[in-house]
Order: sequence, then structure tokens, then C-alpha cells
Amino acid sequence: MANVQWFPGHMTKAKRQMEENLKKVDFVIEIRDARMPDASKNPMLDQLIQNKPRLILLSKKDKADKELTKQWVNALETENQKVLALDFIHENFSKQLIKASNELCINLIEKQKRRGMKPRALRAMVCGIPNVGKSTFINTFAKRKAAQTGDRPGVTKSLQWIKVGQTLELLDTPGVLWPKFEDQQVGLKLALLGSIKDQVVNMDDLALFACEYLMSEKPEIFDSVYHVEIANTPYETLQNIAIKRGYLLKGEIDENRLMLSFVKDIRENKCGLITWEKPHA
Ligand SMILES: Nc1nc2c(ncn2[C@@H]2O[C@H](COP(=O)(O)OP(=O)(O)O)[C@@H](O)[C@H]2O)c(=O)[nH]1
Ligand SMILES: [Mg+2]
Repeated sequence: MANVQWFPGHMTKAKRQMEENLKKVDFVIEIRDARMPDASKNPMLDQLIQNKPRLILLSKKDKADKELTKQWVNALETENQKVLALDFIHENFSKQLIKASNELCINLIEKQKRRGMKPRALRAMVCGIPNVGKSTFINTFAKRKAAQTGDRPGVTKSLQWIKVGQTLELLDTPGVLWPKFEDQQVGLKLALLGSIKDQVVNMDDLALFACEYLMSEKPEIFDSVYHVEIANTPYETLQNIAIKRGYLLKGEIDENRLMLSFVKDIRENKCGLITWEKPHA
């Protein structure tokens, strides 16, 4: 479906670059979208980062279902993996970030202390699929952007580190990974939340997918938001909305308008804060 966006050469190069950068860091910050923590992960990351500690940041928590976000945080936490749900735009999260990083790398810090060394700043690289918020996150800390060198022609771009407090440094370039496009549902979810371009997906597919999920997980919104009854199928439920809203064209239901406006409602959170996946029990 959406494979058109990715070129094998591009992927190979990105992967090689990431492998190089990974050698220079103590842990990895993986950003995923809190509204779909599974669909927004990269299938290759496990293999790429091996046993390095991992901090998963669930971004855009301001747009996600609060209860499900809690469940996801619990479900993803393991000994070698910490999880924080954050709002990169409205929240001041640097203290939380530093605390979690120190906890995650406690073994490394202890080892340096045992050797009589003064623990140095921990180093991390950020990675994730497009649109999860990597740049927003990094820019929060990169306040001296103008002072950075290396982007001028003829100057070799060296790694730049961005300080977060005294104990944490971030690599200024994120590792961009690709999602699990072979899975059709993943493509639909990413498109629904605007993470991949509309041109590569069909609006009807998006609207029907979203309607079906809401009919089973949030059936109350059809009454409270649209004042319609749920029908047997997503298609018929959407038709009820069209009739209620008067989306008509020459006496027939204007399906283009219907599908587009339903998807727009979802993207604008008119149907509430929705998370499109539940953690496995
Ligand atoms: N509401 C909300 N929007 C966010 C958050 N983080 C990022 N965004 C928005 O998501 C979009 C993609 O972010 P960007 O940093 O460019 O993602 P990148 O492709 O991973 O670098 C932008 O419009 C950001 O403003 C967040 O925590 N909450
Ligand atoms: Mg970016």
C-alpha cells in the first residue's frame, strides 16, 4: 500500500547510519505515538539495538485515551525498558526524562563509581518512525541551534550532542525508521492519524475502519456526538450520520463528503481522545 514512500537504498543507508550512531550511545530513546503504540513501532528496532537499555516515550499523550495510556505504560515496562507517556508540546518533562534515564542506566553509573570514576553524562539517541515527534522532542533541548556548526558546505558533519541538564546528552540527529507497512491495519492507523500522506490511502477505507473500531470500543459516541443509532454495519452507521447531517447531493448521500468529514472529525478529536490499540492481556 504505502511502500511507495520508501526506497530500499534509502532504508539501507538509514539503517547503516543508525548502527554507527548506536555504538556511541548508552541507551536508546524510542518514540512511539501514544494513540497507537504498536502500529507506530519499528519492526527492526529490537534487532538493531540488541541489549541496550531502552526508554520508550509515548508521545502526544494529550491526544490519547488516558486509561489506555496507563495500561500501555504498564504493559511495555520491563527490566531493561522504561516507559514515559508525555506531551512534548505543552509539558515540561526534562526532570522526568533525566530521572528515568538515570534509573535505566543504573548499572553503568554504578560501574563507573566502583572504578572510582566520576560518572559522565549518559548519551542517548532518539529514534522512531516519521511523525511521532522526534524533532519536536529534540528541539525542546536544542536551544542554541544557531551556534551549531557542521551544516556548511565543506565542513564535515560531526556528531553534535545536546545537553539535557548535567547528566544527559542527546544526539542531535534522530534515527528515522519505517513502520510495519506490510500490515494493512498499520497503514490504516497511521493514515487515520495523519502520519502518512492521504494520497496513498483511500478515504472510504479510513472512515470505515475508524467507524468499525468506534462501534465496538466507543459505541456511546454515535449518540453523544452524532445523535444517530448504530446500524448493523459501519457503512450503514455512516449513512445514518450522512442523513442526520444532510450530506446530500442531488437527493443521494454525498459519500465523498461523508467519509472525508468523518475522518476529519476523528483527526480533530471531535469524537474524544481515542487510542486505537489495546495492549495484549
Ligand atoms: N499534540 C501533540 N502534538 C505533538 C506532540 N509531539 C509532536 N507533535 C506534533 O506532531 C507533528 C510531528 O512532529 P515532528 O516532531 O515533526 O515528528 P518527527 O517526524 O518524528 O520529527 C508536529 O505537528 C508536532 O507539532 C505531542 O506530544 N502532542
Ligand atoms: Mg523530524
